[in-house]
Amino acid sequence: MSYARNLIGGSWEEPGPAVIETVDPATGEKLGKAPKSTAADMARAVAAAKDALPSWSSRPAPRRAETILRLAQLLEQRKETIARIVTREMGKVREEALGDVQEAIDMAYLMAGEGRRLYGVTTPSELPNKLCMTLREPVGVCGLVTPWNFPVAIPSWKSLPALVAGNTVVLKPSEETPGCATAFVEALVEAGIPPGVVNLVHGTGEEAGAALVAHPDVAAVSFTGSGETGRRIQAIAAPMLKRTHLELGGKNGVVVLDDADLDFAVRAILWSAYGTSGQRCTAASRVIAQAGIHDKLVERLAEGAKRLRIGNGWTPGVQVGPLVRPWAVEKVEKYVKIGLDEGAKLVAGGRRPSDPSLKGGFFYEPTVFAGAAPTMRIAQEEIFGPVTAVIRVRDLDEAIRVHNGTPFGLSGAIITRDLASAMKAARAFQTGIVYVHNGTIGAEVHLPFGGIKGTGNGHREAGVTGIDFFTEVKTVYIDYSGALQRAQIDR
Ligand code: UN1
Repeated sequence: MSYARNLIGGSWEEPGPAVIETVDPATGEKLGKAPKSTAADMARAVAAAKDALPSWSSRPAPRRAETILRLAQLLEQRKETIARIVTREMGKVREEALGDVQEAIDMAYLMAGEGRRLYGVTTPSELPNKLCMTLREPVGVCGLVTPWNFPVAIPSWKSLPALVAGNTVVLKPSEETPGCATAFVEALVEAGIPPGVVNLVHGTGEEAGAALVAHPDVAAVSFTGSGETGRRIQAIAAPMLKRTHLELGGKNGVVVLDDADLDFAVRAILWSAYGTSGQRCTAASRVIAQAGIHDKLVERLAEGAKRLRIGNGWTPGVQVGPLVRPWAVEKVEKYVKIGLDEGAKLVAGGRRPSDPSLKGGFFYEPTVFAGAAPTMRIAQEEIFGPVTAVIRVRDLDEAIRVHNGTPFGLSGAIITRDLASAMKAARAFQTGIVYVHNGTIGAEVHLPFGGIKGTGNGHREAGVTGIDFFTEVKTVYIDYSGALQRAQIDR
């Protein structure tokens, strides 16, 4: 039996002749095969999801939520096993792989509870003997296209709110992490999700993903990934007036003011720049340091980055795992060269590690650039690797201007002891998420996640707000006066 299979209409399907092969990024060794599905496979999955819609959506939400509660319990039991697959497929270190599964468990508990809420509003009418309220209806078949960097958490962020709200789904996970998605969907099946309600179709974005987005029976598409793909999805969906949720990365900055606790700032930045080897939409790829603390901070960051232990993510004590694939390392190398050509100063990293025991893996040293100008490409473009660029600023106002001066707007952070400066930044940052006295990562599932500007198209996922994307709001007026009451006229 293959470790990655499609699930269509309740049946597991082994890969056919066309497959995608996965590799362990820590060693470069082959892991296994996943189906390289076609548009026809996708059409079968969408048809199954469409067939399953009437009975799933008419099941009361508290009953739908019972399945999600069982999923939470199963994921808890399997946390370590699934985390092992996460590290194998995409390289993140053990602690973070466990965190990835924990994020799905958290989301499952949150959505299990949401089954008994799914609140609308009730509000007075302008007329007597009349009641006004809103109800939530499912949108229909939802297409979910998910990335490899949170290969269990993000499928849960998208599928569980969709399911509790009564939708059926087709999940097209990243081709780098098909085993993680399979393990997640296996748990959903064992939790009792009925056939066709959740379908899993592996494959490439160009073939399987594009077929899902373009399918006329798919009412909504939720996507996390690159800006380029997000824009293509939006363009395909627009003429069909299809609802899209896009989560497209960031260029997140940590502002460090002169009065900050230096030791703390260094720890927070190292964690948010090099956690997951910088492969998070929320990674701190810019440090915006006030002049008085700047030199000490650069020195300490460079020291700290050099001390981080690189290696196989499952080895105890390793802090920085490999990048996902050779193309990811090449992209980082390209940006390091761009940074040097632009005149930034490399103070740590900037190369693949020389340690022979890491040969074969897709490793890159944690890298710090100093002397970056806000307009440099390394300070503007998403690198999605272990690279951060330090920019010197005079004061808080300049820090805020620099912070906001990129095309993205996902996460921003400020480290200071001064409450007024922190509050000013929290209000002024053009981001969907702000951290005070922390780095740029660490979102919790019960709060909205998402960004503004080039990061997305205005929706939020996770939290109770995440339900909004997956529901149509229906306004219901109940007039029990027995008379014809005309709004705006009969006053
Ligand atoms: C992402 O990088 O796409 O806040 C998600 C965080 C994680 C989620 C990141 N909880 O960094």
